[in-house]
Amino acid sequence: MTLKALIFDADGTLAETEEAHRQAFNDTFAAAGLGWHWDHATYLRLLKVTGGKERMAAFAAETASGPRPDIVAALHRAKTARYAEILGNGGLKLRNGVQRVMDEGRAAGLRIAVATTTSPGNVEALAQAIWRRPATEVFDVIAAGDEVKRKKPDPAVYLLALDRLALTASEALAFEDSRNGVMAAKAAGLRVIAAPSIFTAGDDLSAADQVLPELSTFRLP
Ligand code: XBP
Ligand code: MG
Repeated sequence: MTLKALIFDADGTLAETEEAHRQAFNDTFAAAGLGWHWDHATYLRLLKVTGGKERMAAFAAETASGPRPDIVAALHRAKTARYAEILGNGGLKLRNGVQRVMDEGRAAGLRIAVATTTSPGNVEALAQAIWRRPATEVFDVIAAGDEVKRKKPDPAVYLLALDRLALTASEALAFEDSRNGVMAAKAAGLRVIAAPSIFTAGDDLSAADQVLPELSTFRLP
């Protein structure tokens, strides 16, 4: 089947955004007076739970010092605002090879989509930080966050992206950085190229069709 679209994960795949997420969580916890901090090792472990709200709820369930489940939604709204602020401060760049793959895809007539666990607002913050343009001008389709009931490794967000592209899985190629992401894309029937990021360097990505250190060496089929 002819390739018609490229579907990118956002966090860790387009850019190394996870440290900004961690900082936004911690700034939010501090501002809320929770006396609570996710260090690098803790965040590495908590990343196995995809989605910020789900991550906070999982942590609340395992510790008495975590936020109560009923304040998770409000905390997450504050965290999302703080994340946009951090990205707006500048310094974010695409991972190596991403822009070239996007440009070559466009030149070959492919559509470019995003399938991510993070919110549509955070995709917008990323697009503004990188391209200074609205996300809808950069991507033909965006499937994000709570638009689906179950987050990665569930295939729902990839199936939503395919639905919006009006394509079958065999007509698209996914790009991921994490095990949860690879599992989601594979469960949706997609071919997946994986390039581990700072926070997923220890992930088992062997279910991907190809694993590369970064996309700079990737060539479109
Ligand atoms: C990334 C995530 C996200 C971010 C936080 O997963 O799990 O939850 O860490 O974003 P993936 P929100 O790259 O596999 O999509 O707080 O907006 O949920
Ligand atoms: Mg990711």
